[in-house]
Amino acid sequence: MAGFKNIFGIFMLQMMVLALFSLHADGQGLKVGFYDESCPQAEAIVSKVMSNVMAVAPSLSGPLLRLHFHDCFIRGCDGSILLDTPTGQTEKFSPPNLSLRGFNIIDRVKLALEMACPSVVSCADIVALVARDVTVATKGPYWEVETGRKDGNVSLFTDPINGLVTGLPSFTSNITILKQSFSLRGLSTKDLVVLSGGHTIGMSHCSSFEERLYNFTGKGNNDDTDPTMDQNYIARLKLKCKPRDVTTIAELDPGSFKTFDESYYKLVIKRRGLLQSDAALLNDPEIRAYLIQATSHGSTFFSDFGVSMVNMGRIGVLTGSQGEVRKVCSKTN
Ligand SMILES: *[C@@H]1O[C@H](CO)[C@@H](O)[C@H](O)[C@H]1NC(C)=O
Ligand SMILES: *[C@@H]1O[C@H](CO)[C@@H](O)[C@H](O)[C@H]1NC(C)=O
Ligand SMILES: *[C@@H]1O[C@H](CO)[C@@H](O)[C@H](O)[C@H]1NC(C)=O
Ligand SMILES: CC(=O)N[C@H]1CO[C@H](CO)[C@@H](O)[C@@H]1O
Repeated sequence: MAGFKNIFGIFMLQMMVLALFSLHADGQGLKVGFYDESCPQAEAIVSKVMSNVMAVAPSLSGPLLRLHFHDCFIRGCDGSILLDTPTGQTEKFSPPNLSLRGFNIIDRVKLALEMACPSVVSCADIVALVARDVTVATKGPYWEVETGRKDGNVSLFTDPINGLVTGLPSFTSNITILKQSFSLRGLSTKDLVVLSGGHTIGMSHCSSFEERLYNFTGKGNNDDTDPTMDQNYIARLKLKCKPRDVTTIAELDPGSFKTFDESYYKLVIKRRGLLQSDAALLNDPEIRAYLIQATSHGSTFFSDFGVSMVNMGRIGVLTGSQGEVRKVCSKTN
């Protein structure tokens, strides 16, 4: 009996190690141009659809960039964020998804690809390619996207909210938690600050930073503001966001939220980061040094962003005989 327990113990340990490794960003089996032979027009089809979409709905750029992040951080980049079935209570319906929109755009791209090359291009790869194309559409950098991901068949409502480090990084997380969250997935502190730069485009709901304006310590009086935030900025935000406002949204990078650039970092330095997780970037010396570099002449932010997006795109991927290529992105085959 004791022997059996021991073996079971070792088995459990191996399972745990496996679970951690499976989230890691080794990207085994991915490569640039994976579809060069099986569907040579794949990337051009994605770009064509996306340039049409961006021409009429540019505000989807932020949400579509974030979609890749939400996908990769939970269960790896396996398209699990797109699933409605089999459970009906999937990641997509979990509270941290508030900022996500554009699922219908992924469906539109998928439809175009299915017409050209049925059952060849995975939904996880579409999400990765779309993230690059919306970045380019907002005047950001271009990078070569590695492809070859397969789609998973598991998506759980509880995953994104299952722990500060194992779940999706929260907009209230401090720097310690943010670094642990990235490190668990094989990403560095540099990846953290570089990918946070994605907040140069997009919006946030007032409810995501309301406490910083009205109720930071829980006293709930009008002066209960976050002392680490620029007071003039707080005054401006209070005009826009009233307490318990669940509909209004505010720019993460006011003044240039439609353009992918370095201005988000300038705001963070000026203590005008909108979310607590933006402000938290100031609490780490390595990150502070990057903020200064990224806002100076000769900034490497654009090329760094491509590198970090590739790193992120390698988290916990399914490749080769693992997983499947979904025919419809919201459903397993
Ligand atoms: C960061 O947040 C975690 C979880 O809320 C907390 O345990 C920890 O003390 C915080 N660290 C700092 C430095 O504030
Ligand atoms: C302020 O925050 C506290 C603790 O989080 C909460 O109990 C209280 O209801 C909040 N007050 C207001 C006015 O939102
Ligand atoms: C999920 O995928 C795995 C491996 O790709 C497969 O073995 C399993 O049967 C699938 N489960 C469902 C419910 O489709
Ligand atoms: C787009 C989407 O699925 N949004 C969901 C996010 O989560 C909330 C709360 O769980 C749902 O009500 C939304 O439908």
